[in-house]
Amino acid sequence: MDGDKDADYLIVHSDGSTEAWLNDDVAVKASGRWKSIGKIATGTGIDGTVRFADADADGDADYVMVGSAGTATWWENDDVATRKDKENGFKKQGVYGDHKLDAADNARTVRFADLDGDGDDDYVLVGPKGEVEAWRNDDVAARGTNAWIKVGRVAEGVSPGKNQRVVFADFNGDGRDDYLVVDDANGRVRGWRNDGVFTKGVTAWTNLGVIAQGPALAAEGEVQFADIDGDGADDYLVVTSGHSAHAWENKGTNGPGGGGWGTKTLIASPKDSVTATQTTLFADMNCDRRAYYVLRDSAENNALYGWQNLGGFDNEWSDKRKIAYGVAMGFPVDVHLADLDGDGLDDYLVVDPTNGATRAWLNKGGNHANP
Ligand SMILES: [Ca+2]
Ligand SMILES: [Ca+2]
Ligand SMILES: [Ca+2]
Ligand SMILES: [Ca+2]
Repeated sequence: MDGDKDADYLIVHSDGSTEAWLNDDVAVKASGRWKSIGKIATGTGIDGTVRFADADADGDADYVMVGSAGTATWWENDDVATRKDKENGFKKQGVYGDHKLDAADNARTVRFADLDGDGDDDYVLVGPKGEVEAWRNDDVAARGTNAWIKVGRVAEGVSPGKNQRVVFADFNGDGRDDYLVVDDANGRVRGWRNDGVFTKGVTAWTNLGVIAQGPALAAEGEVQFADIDGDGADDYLVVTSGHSAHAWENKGTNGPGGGGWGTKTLIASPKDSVTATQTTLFADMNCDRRAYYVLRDSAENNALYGWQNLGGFDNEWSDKRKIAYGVAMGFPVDVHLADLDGDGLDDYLVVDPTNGATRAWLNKGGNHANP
């Protein structure tokens, strides 16, 4: 309730009204106690189930009413724990999502991308229309969750179609991640260049149109973007179901007289079989700007295995190394490799997909154990 990251005690009555006791260090101090703050919500008159979840990712729990028809209506937690008129501490925001209609259409997903080009990854929420809310990373690794500075709406969204998804990658190599929409049916990508959206707002996207037509291979795999040769511009990859990866080098496609995309190159093909619980991703684990080939294993607490990229597009990789042991969260999580402290090494981030809460382990050179 108060955003101090411990769980408070709530009694929710059948009419949705709620009383709360704040957790005042109950588990960690002998003097800890439950502090009653009385009634914090009067009930909504909506027939449904009350949930508390951090709907806007600002660290405190918001009041969410999931109606019997599947519609979720939410009230923002407006300092309910500290204000005098606690019964007014939840501000009605309207419909959050209608999960019975189409969960995928309403889901908001957490991404990490460097939208201001200062080297660290910022916190990005992508909504169902591709709209983007962002929080600037103002040294979160050192200062904690207070160092996410809310920027607000930075993209209105382009209403991606059913098979399309929003991806952030640096297409033109200027350090700022750009807004790309990938069509999973054919690998076609549309791009909007980030010309400084944190300072100039939603109009600072320049529409580049179709930036990749999509190769035939894209239908058999997943399109990803990663910098394979370390020149700062993200390259176009297709990872097939067998976990081999083909790449097309980004040769300054966007600049005047740019070189377009390079020819199709097989850059990785696993010698061992890959299990169904493993997924392939690319991230810079050692600060040489070239992306590692990384296997994440969800059956092994999301442990990571990595191969260092020794030769850009030449399909030369180090031996297999265990680069993260994984963490047992006890619930399904999303794992992101992103640079939280801006030191050039991608860090290990675990996101609770239900509320966007994120835990991070900084990459201090990584475990490089033999598997
Ligand atoms: Ca940044
Ligand atoms: Ca860029
Ligand atoms: Ca590159
Ligand atoms: Ca880092």
